[in-house]
Amino acid sequence: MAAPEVTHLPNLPNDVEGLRQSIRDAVVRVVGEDPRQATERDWMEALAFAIRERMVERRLLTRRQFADEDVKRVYYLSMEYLIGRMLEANLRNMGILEPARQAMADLGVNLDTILDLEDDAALGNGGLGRLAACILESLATQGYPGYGYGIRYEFGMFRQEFEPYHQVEHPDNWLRYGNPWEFPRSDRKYPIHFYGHVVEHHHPRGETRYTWENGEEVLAMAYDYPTAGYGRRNVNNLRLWAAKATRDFDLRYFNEGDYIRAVADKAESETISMVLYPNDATAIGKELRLKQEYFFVSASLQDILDRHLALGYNLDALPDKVAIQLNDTHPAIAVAELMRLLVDCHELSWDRAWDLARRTFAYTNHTLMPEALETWPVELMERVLPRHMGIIYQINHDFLEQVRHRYPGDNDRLARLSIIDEQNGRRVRMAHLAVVGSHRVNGVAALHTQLLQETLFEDFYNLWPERFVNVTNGVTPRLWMIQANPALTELLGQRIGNDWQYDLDRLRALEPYAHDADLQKAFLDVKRANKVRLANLVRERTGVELNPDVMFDVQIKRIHEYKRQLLKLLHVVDLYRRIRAGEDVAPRVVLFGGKAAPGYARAKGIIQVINEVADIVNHDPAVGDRLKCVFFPNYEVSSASIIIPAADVSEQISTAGFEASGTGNMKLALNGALTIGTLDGANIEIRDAVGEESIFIFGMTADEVVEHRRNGPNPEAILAQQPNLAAAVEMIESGFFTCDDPGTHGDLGRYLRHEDPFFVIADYAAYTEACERADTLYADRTAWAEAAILNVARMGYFSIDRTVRDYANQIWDIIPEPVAPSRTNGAA
Ligand code: GLS
Repeated sequence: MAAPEVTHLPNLPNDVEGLRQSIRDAVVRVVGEDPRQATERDWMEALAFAIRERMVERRLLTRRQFADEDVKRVYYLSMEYLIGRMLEANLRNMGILEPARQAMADLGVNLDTILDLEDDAALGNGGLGRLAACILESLATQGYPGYGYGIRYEFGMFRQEFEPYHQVEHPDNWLRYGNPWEFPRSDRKYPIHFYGHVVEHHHPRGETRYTWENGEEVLAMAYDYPTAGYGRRNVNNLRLWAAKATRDFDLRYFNEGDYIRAVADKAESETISMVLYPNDATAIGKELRLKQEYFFVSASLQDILDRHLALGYNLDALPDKVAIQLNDTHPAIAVAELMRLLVDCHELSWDRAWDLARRTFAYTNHTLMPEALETWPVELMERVLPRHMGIIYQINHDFLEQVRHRYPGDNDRLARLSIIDEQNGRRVRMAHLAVVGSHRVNGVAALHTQLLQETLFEDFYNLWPERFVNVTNGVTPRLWMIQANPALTELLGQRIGNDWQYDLDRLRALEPYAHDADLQKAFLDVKRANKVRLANLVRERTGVELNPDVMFDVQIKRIHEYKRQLLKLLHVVDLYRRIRAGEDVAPRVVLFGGKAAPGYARAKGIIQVINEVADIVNHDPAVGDRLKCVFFPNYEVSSASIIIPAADVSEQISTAGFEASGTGNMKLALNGALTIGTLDGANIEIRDAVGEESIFIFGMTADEVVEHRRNGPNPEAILAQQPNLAAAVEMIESGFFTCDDPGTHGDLGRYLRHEDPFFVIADYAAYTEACERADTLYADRTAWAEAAILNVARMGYFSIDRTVRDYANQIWDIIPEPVAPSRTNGAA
């Protein structure tokens, strides 16, 4: 007998009473604890389960509506999602934060305490991964049919500790208590193939076909994370893949009595999704990394094609119904994998498949740094993914034919454009594969896109100018204002209402009040309260006392030479020396935060020297409150949301031409910090938005940096002319800050004096001059408040919602599909 059709979706109440009931039930039914004995963690879990039930309802509604409306979907393929904590974000976006707070209070539990128990989901390194998380949130908020795909790493970004000065990495076991947000989908598993060899099958009439035989197989299993939109019913999905062995035991070994070997093989195939590579803006040429990339790409494409066919579309409709965005080159192997699936598995002709693939893919480049450009040795690719190597050869052959046709006899150009780099031991250039296989390529800030066209992709730009577009990054105001800065959110609400939460351009309404004395006072009070909140956290984490009445000068980002934490540190040392010499300097707290890639010795050295300087400065009684220096340990999304609202000054001081965009610069300015910055990445657009007088720009431009490099930098000559700077460098290299081992920083001194590859020395004078401009303005509280308010009012452009609309209109060709309110399925 056929089962009756089940169409009803539950409709759980979102009021205090309904929530309280669900939470109490979940403690018993899901957590398995007596409410009388439940711990805070038990309550946290119960609350999370109560929310996720509600999220999944809306997820299913959303899915039904998308299917009914025949929508085009975008799939965002990213190796990284730096999500942070999910409980508060989900409560807020579901519109039940306040009822849940009350329901918890009724149950005798303080919601804020519970929120603090959650570990960050840190499945990313820095800006690139955080951008991906912001994009997913915005897709749902704006009602776009958009899905994320990635890897469910067992261990995310490492936890950073200082022992006592240098960085030590500890594993981030974020799943140790399980994870209430995920839905394991054991029915959604795809086989992923590695190694083996390719067999050609010649057909008398028609094309040669290929099969990929032998080798090894692992399964990719789906874990779904619903992603709720703010102020809407839409709930999208982030699908993360975990590697599972195809069999628990390899029976061959098992039957031979080698039980241990049988189990070890299982463990080995599951290492694919074990750990995130903790490198930012650098490529890692490790076989396991290539396997991770292919693993998640193959699973995602199989899943996308399955869904496409299950919805009743044919493969020719792929570009009309599906857009796939490649987040950097990490998923670029997708170009070859889609060709394999279409040609080998679905038996499409090569030309038809290529046309579909190219119209479906688009690629975002996130960096110009040569060391970040992924290339794989042909030999490695041939061994791990033999069929893909063949496909890449074919793609390259067809592509170079086109180039030859267009530029006959230009062999240098052919070599420059080729997907295979023949110069450096034959390597596959993944960026070239991505450009050739995409209909759009975008940079992430205006300057970055321009530099892409002029340098890295110059030849491609000449070939296909229409393929290149700019999409300037943005940040989600839900996390980076409403959640991180409730006090400013409330103040904004009182002054200009809450429309800006959905349309950040509306912050402009604040502009006419920028010199209103009452608003200025209220604004400065909010800032001070946020500084007190940060000072408490800093005391708890580091023992250092901060005075909330002095300037908080903040540099938070990955540790990298090009980001120039050393420039800020030299300034600290300079100020310290001058304070000791009896000079009067404007007081400030300097706060650093950020992680160094574990194998990046120079970056780790920078952390160490900052910690050493901080230790001496903070304990010198001659200094007092005039200077404090803190390295905030284990900087992550959740601590960023305490630090950012408390910053007065935002340090965005990368060597011009190196920071593709930056997004911390946007978060800080949105929260009313004034930027000290170079003309790099999105700083340029921020300057254009906030106005010259509300930002402190300094230093060489990207063109000047190139010029300076060409002329041969000469840091020693500059040092000879700048006694303050020379004294600061000397103080570091003399071992002043390293009492135990005075020789430690000789190398750093040599580096600055003789190499200075990122022009710290060359830009120092301009930098300190910019800091002094900031000091002068800061001393005038009225003028400062006005400039800070103007920063907030003029940051609307940097909303991730604008970024996502730009992608939707210029690249994906998708439209929003807000889920309609329905009487049967609850109020918003
Ligand atoms: C990065 C860039 O370095 C940042 O400037 C940029 O803001 C971010 C997002 O586009 O991408 N590229 C990268 O590899 N890591 C990044 O954070």
